[in-house]
Amino acid sequence: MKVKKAELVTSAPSLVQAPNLEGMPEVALLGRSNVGKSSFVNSLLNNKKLARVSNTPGKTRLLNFFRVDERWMLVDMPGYGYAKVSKTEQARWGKTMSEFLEKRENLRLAVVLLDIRHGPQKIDFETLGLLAEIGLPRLIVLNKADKLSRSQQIRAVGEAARSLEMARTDVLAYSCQTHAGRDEFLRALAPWLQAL
Ligand SMILES: Nc1nc2c(ncn2[C@@H]2O[C@H](COP(=O)(O)OP(=O)(O)OP(=O)(O)O)[C@@H](O)[C@H]2O)c(=O)[nH]1
Ligand SMILES: [Mg+2]
Repeated sequence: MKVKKAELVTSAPSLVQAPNLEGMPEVALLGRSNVGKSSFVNSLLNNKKLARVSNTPGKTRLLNFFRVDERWMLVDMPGYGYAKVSKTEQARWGKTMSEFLEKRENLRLAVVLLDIRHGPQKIDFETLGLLAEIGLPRLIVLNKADKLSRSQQIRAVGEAARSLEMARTDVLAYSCQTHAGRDEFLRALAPWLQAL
């Protein structure tokens, strides 16, 4: 699969303001703040300026909808688990996120990003549990793979698959810096983007 054209359609605070997709399959990006979701949008869609990236966690505040090749949508979401965000705000975001994941009709797949150096944290297990409950298929991206050697990457993939009780083929190492893992990820993604 190739990506030729990508554009930001709209940004929305929650499900009710989300755009009408008219049958386009949609993929949501989830993960802790600062794990690299917005960087992943730019790397995957081959455009450095599509999504806003920051060294400071909590950069993405809205659901950002990117239309790809007039065929599917990628949704960059605010990160979870950022300690400096108040408990009230974290709870509000948790509700918004779960409502979106539960009710968004065209949603085919959730891509959960983890930092390859840390593996899944408690809050990631909670998110993955919610996805399992909803019955939404999941792919795991172990991002920032450039921080580890190739052999450490392979070990991290195996360990994450084991602790999450997922198939090894559903856990992929990725680097938004070098774009390593991009072709493999696009191959894993393709089956989820069949027309509705
Ligand atoms: N070394 C390295 N740094 C990365 C990679 N991906 C992202 N980063 C860095 O991680 C930081 C956070 O990136 P973002 O893409 O803004 O993270 P985010 O998950 O969208 O964060 P929120 O919007 O706050 O949830 C930035 O400084 C990025 O440059 C990667 O693959 N390798
Ligand atoms: Mg972001």
